[in-house]
Amino acid sequence: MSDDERSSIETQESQSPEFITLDEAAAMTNGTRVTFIPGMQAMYSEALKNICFVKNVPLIRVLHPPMGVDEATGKDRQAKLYELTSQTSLPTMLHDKERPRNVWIEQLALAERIGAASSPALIPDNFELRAEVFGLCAIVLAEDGLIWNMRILIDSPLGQKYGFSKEASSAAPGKIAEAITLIDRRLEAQEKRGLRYLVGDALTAADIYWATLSMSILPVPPEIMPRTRKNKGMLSYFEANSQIPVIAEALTKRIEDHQRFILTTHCETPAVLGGDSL
Ligand SMILES: N[C@@H](CCC(=O)N[C@@H](CS)C(=O)NCC(=O)O)C(=O)O
Repeated sequence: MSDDERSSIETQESQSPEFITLDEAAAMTNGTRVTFIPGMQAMYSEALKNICFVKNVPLIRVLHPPMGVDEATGKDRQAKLYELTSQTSLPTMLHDKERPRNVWIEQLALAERIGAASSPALIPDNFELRAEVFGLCAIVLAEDGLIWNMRILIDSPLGQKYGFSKEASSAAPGKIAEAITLIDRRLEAQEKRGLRYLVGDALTAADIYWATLSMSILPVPPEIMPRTRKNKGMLSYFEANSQIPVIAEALTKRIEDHQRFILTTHCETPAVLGGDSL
């Protein structure tokens, strides 16, 4: 096969990645299987994909079962997912015959363990640095963090699931801005020491999670996040978030430079989503 033929196949594969069903994934006893919605950068799935990309963990993509009832069978479409994991959010991560991992902190630990020996360590050995990494990750990913507050900006089924109330929703932009400013100050301090990363002198999980999840309040161009039929609405929502005055004010050039640097240097760009492109 010529180099041109090979690269054309690789391009096709990266544009239309294969997805298997959850039943197929559950029956497998080898490999790392992660659930996704084709064409959609569900933020935690996208972040885990980037973590696994850095760790050089090959992923088998699995269709995350949608909410609701299957019209043909009348059954809850997420019944199997619930049976396997006792929850329904995405992504769930299966590896070999191990128990499923459903929460980012466990998924990160697993990726760190099974990653290629030559890949960067995303969780520092040094405990002081580790405390900084997990502190920053929690501000982005844990309850009442960046994403949590981003979800309750509007009253929607997802907002309701994450505790939407008028009071919580009106406090959310201020909390998001506080998280952005905390990251900005840290980047500023790092910059003064000649460092480009959030913690210490090397890439950590905090950079990957922040850069990926901050796309929800600081949108990126199609060269980084392709537009698909499925993600159009989500991208407009992210755009609107970035224009909420207190958030817009907190977003500095430094934040943008770091986000773009991490995504284009360490993550797979353009992101490979599957689904139908626009
Ligand atoms: N349990 C996950 C939550 C991840 C999460 O919030 N996923 C979102 C999509 S990015 C989700 O599934 N939302 C729909 C739902 O919770 O039903 C974690 O903390 O890591």
